Amino acid sequence: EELPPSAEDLLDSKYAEIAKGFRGYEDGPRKKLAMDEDNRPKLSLWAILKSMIGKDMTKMTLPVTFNEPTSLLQRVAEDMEYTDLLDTAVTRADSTERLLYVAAFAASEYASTIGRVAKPFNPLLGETYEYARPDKGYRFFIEQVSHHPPIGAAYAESKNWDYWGESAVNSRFYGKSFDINPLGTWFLRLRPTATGAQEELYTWKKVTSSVIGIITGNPTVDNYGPMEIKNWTTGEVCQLDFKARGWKASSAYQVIGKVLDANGRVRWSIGGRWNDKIYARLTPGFEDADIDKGGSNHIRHDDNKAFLVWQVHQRPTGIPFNLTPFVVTLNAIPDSLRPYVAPTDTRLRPDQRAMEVGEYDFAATEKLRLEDQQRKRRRQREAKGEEFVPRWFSKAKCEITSEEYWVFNHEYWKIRHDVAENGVSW
Ligand code: CLR
Repeated sequence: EELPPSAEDLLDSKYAEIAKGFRGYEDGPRKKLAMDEDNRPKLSLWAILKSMIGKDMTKMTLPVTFNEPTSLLQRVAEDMEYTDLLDTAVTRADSTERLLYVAAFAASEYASTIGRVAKPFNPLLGETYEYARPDKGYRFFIEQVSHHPPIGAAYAESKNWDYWGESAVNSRFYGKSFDINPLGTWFLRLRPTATGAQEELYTWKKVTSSVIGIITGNPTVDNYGPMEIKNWTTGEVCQLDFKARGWKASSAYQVIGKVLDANGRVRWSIGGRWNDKIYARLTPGFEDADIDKGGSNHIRHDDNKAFLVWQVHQRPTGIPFNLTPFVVTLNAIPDSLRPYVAPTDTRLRPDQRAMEVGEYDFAATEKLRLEDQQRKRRRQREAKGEEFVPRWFSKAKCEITSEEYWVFNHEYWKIRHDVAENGVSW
């Protein structure tokens, strides 16, 4: 009689499937941009924004020199910088400890917002973006599924986890600040490696991002508000509070919180600064009680000393547009990759490419041309009474959380594989 595949076999075949998407990424991540510094004209943000009070981002037309050479699709891919935390989470046998690392992952994306007071390119409807990291074992995909309001639907996968969600935001310029409220829920499926452990589903929502200091001429990005990371499989939650920068310098970048077990008892304290380091500490009383200390796979932080959960990556100064080294890798299109990406891929947008090499005038005219074409396509659809249908995602309801989300149909990577291996064209 044939044995059913073991958990390990399943992970191996999952990995083999994901690795098909690594074709084209053999050159490794890009280390620098073609340009050494951006010589954008320094314009006052307030001078240009003061006539736009009360407007949301979609109604604000800004000169292209207020852009950075990324798209909103790539800004979502920035969530992938610290996936190591998820790969650590799956190795932890204690579910509250896994939750700690997942929470640190949820908080880790904010470090790269510092110094980025610039507008990412607004993706065209149906624009896509793929990003794979053979060295980290994951691949990421996102499609712009709606233009008004702008929504990107994303799905990332590794043998240890799947991560998906949408980028819809409410935004408004209040004069004093420009606030961006993410609306969608983010989902994470974790496959713990401990024997007998079942798959887990986690969800959370992102906090508010805000550009402050506009009037005083010192614009800065702040991120603030509560975030609840929930493990639906165990009922455990992590509550984080991102402190608004406020008047006191001491509250800048601060995040504090706790991990609660299914009975609402505090098990871990977590905190630090989202621009630097996040620590956790076992809550007194939990040192010896419920926690099984046997074996290397078991809880390893079993005293009440604080330990480091996450640390920001080094950020050399002087990268154009204040990008981080991770962001520099996103828009690279080496010759090895060019033949395989879909024709709708962000990397092929001429306006964003021109921006990246400092050709701002060309970027501006190309941006207008592409947006004009997009309006024409919309009018054609309207004339025929048609509606845009996303190619790679559709809407469904999550049975566990009862929320609507965008389901990935998994066809993108299958077709890409046929393009790469079997001479099929997109
Ligand atoms: C936050 C996380 C969401 C996706 C998302 C959408 C809009 C992004 C926002 C994120 C971060 C902040 C952001 C914003 C669009 C504009 C804003 C990049 C990534 C910048 C800081 C505003 C610049 C100010 C202009 C007026 C120059 O899942």
